[in-house]
Amino acid sequence: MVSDGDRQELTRERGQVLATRRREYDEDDVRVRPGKSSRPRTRTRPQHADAVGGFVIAVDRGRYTCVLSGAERGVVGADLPTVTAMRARELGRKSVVVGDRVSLVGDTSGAEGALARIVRIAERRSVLRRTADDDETTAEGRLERVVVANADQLVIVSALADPPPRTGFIDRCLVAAYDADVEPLLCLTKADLAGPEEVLGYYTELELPYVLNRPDSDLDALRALLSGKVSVMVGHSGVGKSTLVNRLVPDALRAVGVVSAIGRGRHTSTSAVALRLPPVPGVDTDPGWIIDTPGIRSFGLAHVSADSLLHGFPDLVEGTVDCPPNCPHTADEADCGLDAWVAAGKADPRRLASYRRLLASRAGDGDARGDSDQRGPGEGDRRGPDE
Ligand SMILES: Nc1nc2c(ncn2[C@@H]2O[C@H](COP(=O)(O)OP(=O)(O)OP(=O)(O)O)[C@@H](O)[C@H]2O)c(=O)[nH]1
Ligand SMILES: [Mg+2]
Repeated sequence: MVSDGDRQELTRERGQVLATRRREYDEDDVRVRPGKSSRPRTRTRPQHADAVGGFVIAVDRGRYTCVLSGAERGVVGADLPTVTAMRARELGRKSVVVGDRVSLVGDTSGAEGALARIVRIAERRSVLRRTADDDETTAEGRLERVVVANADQLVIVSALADPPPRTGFIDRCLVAAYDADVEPLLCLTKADLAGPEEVLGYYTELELPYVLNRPDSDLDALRALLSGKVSVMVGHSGVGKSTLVNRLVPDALRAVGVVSAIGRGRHTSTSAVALRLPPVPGVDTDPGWIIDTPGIRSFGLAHVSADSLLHGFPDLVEGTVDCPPNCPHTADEADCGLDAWVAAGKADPRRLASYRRLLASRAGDGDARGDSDQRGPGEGDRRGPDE
């Protein structure tokens, strides 16, 4: 027999469990599949058998610009026929982001003023997320943003000067890439202003693929690396993402900023846009997509578990085999194997320092904003100039 008191207790407990769950998961984690016979389909819940496939290339105030599946074939540059769509109510709270593959119904003609409806979002191959802030103790700190869906490659764009490279930021991007199962590619721009030796030296043990770019450099190597993939560019404001996209994609017409105006809260690009890459001559495969994104100040990683952080540092992973069980790998853990690993020259000590700074920022006892660094050295930046 369950007394009323017990029942209330149970209900309260269940309420608490639900409340906890609601905080830990977002709507994308929930898969609700109604039982076979529980809800017969009626005319008010059509199956949308006539839906057509689309790829979301831009999102702007509740309007989604989509390219119909197949429409992109044979079309070069930014001049793709597009369909504007809104979300159907049945999607619930599930967000639609650039890179999503969706099912569309309604007016998919793409004619002026035509509006289609997104009724389904296909399962995502990858989800690149960042947290607004690393501070897990505030609501804003836990706010997670999906950068893009279905990316195959994360192009980490860093200028070699103006603004200076920040390896702390690049390290964070690498963690996000490995966590999301997206291939990283380091793209160093403004090679006409400074040499890449210092940045490349820092990543020697990583065998990180990279390309160097100057205003006049030929883009063949980059084109070959982008071919057949959905690649998303991330980087600080002013590093030259849109400049590069304009060179890669004829007619892209992405606005390009002036660096002196950047860093005062001004970002030239304001939303993510996917652009179709032109075919590589002599290569028959799908040319792929490049996604230009607005500059970001930091790449918050509060959503990445402490264990997964280490995967962003493959040069350190092997150094943890001699660690005691449940070693936190922090500097105050005397037996952590990473100190000996670095002392033996197996990895760069700056990489270990960077990893430990990330651990500390997650634990809340470091600089919670991590590498939110449009600040130059001397402007209150507690860290070295290369973060
Ligand atoms: N010297 C030099 N300047 C460059 C290079 N690439 C871009 N720039 C300049 O850098 C400035 C910023 O370029 P953008 O392409 O707007 O930078 P962004 O990364 O798109 O910036 P946001 O949209 O704000 O994130 C522009 O003045 C470009 O002309 C380069 O390789 N060398
Ligand atoms: Mg831009």
